[in-house]
Amino acid sequence: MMKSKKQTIALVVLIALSLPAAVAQDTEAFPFWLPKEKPDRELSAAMNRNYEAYDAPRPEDNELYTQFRYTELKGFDYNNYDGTITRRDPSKVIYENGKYYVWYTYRNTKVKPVGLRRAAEANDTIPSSDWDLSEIWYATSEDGFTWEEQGVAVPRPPKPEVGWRSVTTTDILKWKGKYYLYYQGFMEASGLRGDDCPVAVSYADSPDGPWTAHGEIVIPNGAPGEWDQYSIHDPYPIVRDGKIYLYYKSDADGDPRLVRMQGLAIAEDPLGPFTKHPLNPVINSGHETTLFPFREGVAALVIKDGNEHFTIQYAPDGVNFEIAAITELMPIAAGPYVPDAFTNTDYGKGITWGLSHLAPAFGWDPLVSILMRFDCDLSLEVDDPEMKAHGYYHADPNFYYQHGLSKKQRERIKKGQEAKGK
Ligand code: AAL
Repeated sequence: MMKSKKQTIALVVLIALSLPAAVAQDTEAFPFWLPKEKPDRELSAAMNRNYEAYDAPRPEDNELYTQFRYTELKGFDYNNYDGTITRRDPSKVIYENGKYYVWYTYRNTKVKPVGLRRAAEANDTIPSSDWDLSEIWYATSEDGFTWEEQGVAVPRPPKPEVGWRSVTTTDILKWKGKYYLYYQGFMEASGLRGDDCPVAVSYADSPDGPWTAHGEIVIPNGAPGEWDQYSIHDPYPIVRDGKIYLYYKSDADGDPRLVRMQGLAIAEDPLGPFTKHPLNPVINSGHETTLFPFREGVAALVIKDGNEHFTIQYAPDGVNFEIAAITELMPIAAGPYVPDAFTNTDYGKGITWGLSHLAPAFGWDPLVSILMRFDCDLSLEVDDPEMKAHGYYHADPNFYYQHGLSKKQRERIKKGQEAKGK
């Protein structure tokens, strides 16, 4: 309902008149103007939380709240997306030699994957999962939008070395002038029992390599019966407290629905030994790992799985994470550009962009994943009000209809209606 010019002026005058009173708002009910600080009055659990759990009572002022914007990348060919070439699970982006570097899982197979459920059909040329029979490749960029693929960084080692079946899901660490790539090292086709693998590492004096495989497992699977007994995924190192804090994901429970949680392993040397934190898991939700130093602590993007999916979390000690913001359309398997990831900073500045993936990109057959760029404002050095908006507007009903009812769900509804004699 359009307000008349007169009505608008009246409202502005009213607000202006009541403004001074607003500051010193001694109202019976909760005041109209949202107090920036926690008001000295009895508050509901929700209002208490609004002042206790978040950086600010409004998401616009919450440094750990953001929306995400996406850009298609230039420079990568996917063979008409026929499933023979895939790029996924990008590492953090680093800036060296005047350009940006990123590493990722690269599969180039004669045929498309058969899928996890048909892993028994996989062989030396037929991949099971989208990340089976893969290598770690890298690309560089001047601007983070157009990338030049440079080729292989870590190839599959000969059998029976760790990773002979597939080397995937890598992340980069810079430590004392040397570079380290941590990655999942598969010794069997993913899907045979589960997505089982430990973590291995390769090192180099330059981001352009050559990379030397350490050839040993650095983050082993947990003991039988432990939460991370089968899979150590998405190794993600940052430097904190003069040590390497490596976060990782594991797939637990499996009734058969898997629960994804994240753990922490700490080392004083990139080649280990890594000690798993006694409080693991330290994040009870999420999927791929994405973290960055923030203020005196560590912030985490927690996507997709678990009670706390699609939250941004913060731990002042890098261990005890609490929800700091709730958002949507978060980047999947985000590899952010984190300028202070390896500087041993005691006051992290945050992030504004990175690469992520969509896996699979165009439905489940053929299985092909693509890389994309995301931008956001989770930085203490940027103030982008557009990124602090909330509630995406999906201006296409098909955005919703593509998430339609399954046949089984329709049958359940129909049965329910028949039971009501409708
Ligand atoms: C990803 C990551 C790991 C899993 C698979 C490939 O999203 O969590 O890398 O193994 O899926």
